Amino acid sequence: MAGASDIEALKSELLAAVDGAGDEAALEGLRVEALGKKGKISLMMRSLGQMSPEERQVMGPALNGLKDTIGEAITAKKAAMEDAALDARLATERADVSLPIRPEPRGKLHPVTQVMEELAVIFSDMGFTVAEGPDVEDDFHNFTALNFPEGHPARDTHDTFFMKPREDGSQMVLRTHTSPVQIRTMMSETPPIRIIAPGRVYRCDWDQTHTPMFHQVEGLVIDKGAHMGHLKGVLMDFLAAFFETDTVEARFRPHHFPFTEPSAEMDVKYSRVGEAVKIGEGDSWMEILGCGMVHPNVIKSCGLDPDEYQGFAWGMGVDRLAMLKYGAPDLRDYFANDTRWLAHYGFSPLLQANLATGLS
Ligand code: 2NL
Repeated sequence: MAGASDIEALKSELLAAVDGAGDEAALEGLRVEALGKKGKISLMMRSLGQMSPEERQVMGPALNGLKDTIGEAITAKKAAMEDAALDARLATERADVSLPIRPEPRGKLHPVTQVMEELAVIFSDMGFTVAEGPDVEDDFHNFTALNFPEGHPARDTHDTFFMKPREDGSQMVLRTHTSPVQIRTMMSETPPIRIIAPGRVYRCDWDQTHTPMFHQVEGLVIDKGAHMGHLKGVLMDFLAAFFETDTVEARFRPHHFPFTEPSAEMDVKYSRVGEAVKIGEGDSWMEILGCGMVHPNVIKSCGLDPDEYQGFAWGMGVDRLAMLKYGAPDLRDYFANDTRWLAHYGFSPLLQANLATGLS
């Protein structure tokens, strides 16, 4: 018959075994061996029935104590094993979040994308918003509303890409400028309006300096009392910010566009520095953009009263701006999808343009 000394011996034996268990399976084996239906402690408990009441009074609590002690030891050991397993896993999965990302980023922003970001930053700072519209336009938004009369030769100078005629005989076009975006804004919003409209435009023309798709940004201000002085101020400030210079010397030459009156081309002084140019100093003039006061017919076409509202607008080539600032000389390279060219002329997507730390 089991006595108190047997219980002590079994307790030491089982505690040592629990302590030495190598894994959770071994621990579960020990639990069955000690506390299972046919386990050592259960068997000893079964012998309580054959004991005298005095013996039972001592052995009963002792065996219950043994059962609790071993049960608790197994639970504690199991928790310790789980903690150790978690610690080991955390150690192997440790990540230093202060390290630069791996693999090293290799994608670059196209210079045209970079310039568009810079334009958005500069003009937002002046209170403009960025407007967008469809690439496929109708004749009204691309031509008629812009004061191109039906059948007027100016429509031909745009080398328009026409879509297949529709049932009703009308024909959509690939927009030849981003002006239709401004027409849409004037028709859907009430002045004052201050927007820039950057985007793709299309003309059927392909040689060393022309691609059938290129990028344009136009700007538009519509307000009571807007005048050429405001136009000049906006454009001078823009050129100084974009070319990161304090000295912009410019002249306005009279010109003609159907959609502005008066119209002008703006020239800036420049000098050559290798592939790029330095704007604001030098002794040659370069044409940089076209501009003017919005023609009263255009204001009328958009449902506004030209006696109440005036406006000015301008347009320029984004690809050309990128070329002037960043120097990639051949326009065709811009659309060749050559990753070596992009690796050289591209920009880090992690260094977004902003006025505080610099545009580029
Ligand atoms: C150029 C000239 C220009 C505009 C674009 C414009 C838009 C509206 C009304 C009036 Cl909705 N004008 N845009 C005005 C003057 C010039 O672009 O040589 N672009 C490359």
